[in-house]
Amino acid sequence: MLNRYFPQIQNPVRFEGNESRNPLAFRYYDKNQKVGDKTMAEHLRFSVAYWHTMRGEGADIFGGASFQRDWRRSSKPLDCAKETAEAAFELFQKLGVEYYCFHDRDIAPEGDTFSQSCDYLKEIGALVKSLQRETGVKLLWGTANLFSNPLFAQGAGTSPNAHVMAWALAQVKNAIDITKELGGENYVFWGGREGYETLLNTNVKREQEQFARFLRMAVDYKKEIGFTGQFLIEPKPCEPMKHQYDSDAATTLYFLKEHGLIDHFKLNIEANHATLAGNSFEHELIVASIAGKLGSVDANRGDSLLGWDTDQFPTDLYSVTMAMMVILNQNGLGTGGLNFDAKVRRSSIDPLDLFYGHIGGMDTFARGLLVAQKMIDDKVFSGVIDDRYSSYGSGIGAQIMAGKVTMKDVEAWVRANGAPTMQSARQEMLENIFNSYIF
Ligand code: XUL
Ligand code: CO
Repeated sequence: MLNRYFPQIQNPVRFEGNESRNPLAFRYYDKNQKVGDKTMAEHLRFSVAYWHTMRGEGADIFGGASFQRDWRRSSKPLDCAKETAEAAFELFQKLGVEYYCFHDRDIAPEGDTFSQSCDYLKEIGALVKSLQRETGVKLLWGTANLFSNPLFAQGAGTSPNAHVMAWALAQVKNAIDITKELGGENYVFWGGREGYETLLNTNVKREQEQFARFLRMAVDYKKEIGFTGQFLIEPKPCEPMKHQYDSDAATTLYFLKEHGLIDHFKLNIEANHATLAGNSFEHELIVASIAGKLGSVDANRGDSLLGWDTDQFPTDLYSVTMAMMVILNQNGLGTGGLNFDAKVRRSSIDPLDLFYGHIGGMDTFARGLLVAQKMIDDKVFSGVIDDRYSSYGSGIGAQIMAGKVTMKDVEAWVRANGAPTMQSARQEMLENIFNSYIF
């Protein structure tokens, strides 16, 4: 086992059960435990986000780095990237996660020229590939960072400058190449700066067409090279741009349909992006799921008192259980997973905090999985929901939905049948039942 950067953790984090008071043990996540017909690991497919966990420095808009990581000490960018990769796989192994995700610029530095950046990515990609082989940890998804470089200040695929769009396309090509090379099971597009600030300088229609073209070219390239991973789009309403073109699940699905791209993409739903859009996490999940498009999840949480993307580790059992119900009801995430797009707070400066953050997130999802599976097995809500719509099973309800009656027919029926008998929706009782499973 790799053992250099996290000497405080000598063995992989173990499952010790609910009675354990060891803060470095799992109390619920027992990867081989069967839940329904799959193990916990198969259900949850946990992934570490390279950018926050390995590259995060604790900076905020009022101050620079607060973390000093042993793997970021070298002044030579390539050495630093190599040490970071080794530290990353040590952490993955010790945590017992099976997947990780990265942006191209997380694993390899940006060079002085485009070509140099590509060379760096290839070189570090080879190292990462050998670390994957050594540890068995796999790539859930790769993506391109199309937001840090100042070139992208006015967008990447939606830039008003065609040279910038070309640059972004070329960068994505390389990011897809490395994702394929590393056996990535998905490739993610998050809009980054694909959005706008003001109509005074923006042709929204044109930028949306550019974005569609950009995605279409990626789809064509995927086919050309035989990359079989799933393409995913990650909706987010704002930040960095005021208006992002892929602002939430429904908007993104509409955009994909409108531009003939719907068959080539699924969605990667992030909890904090959902709340930024004024939706609950489970709302975004169900919108994607009923369209057959829930592909993967960025598992984190926001803070209801703060209006930005705080990317905290998920610890809210209520919300996570709701999420797991949606995921179980669609029979899992397929090639997707639960990626902790989450960062420890600026004040959590000890590398051990990275373990506490992930352990908490993994345990919350494991517990949420157990509770959700039990509620599904007991048919607590499905029975109530089926009953609630039972008036459509026969009579006028069935006739309306089957298109067998006209408005005139319905009018005659209403005149003959009088007023409906109403039934309680029983929300409070159901919330109590939900809580009784959680407690
Ligand atoms: C930004 C965000 C990204 C994507 C990948 O809010 O969530 O890190 O997950 O580009
Ligand atoms: Co994300």
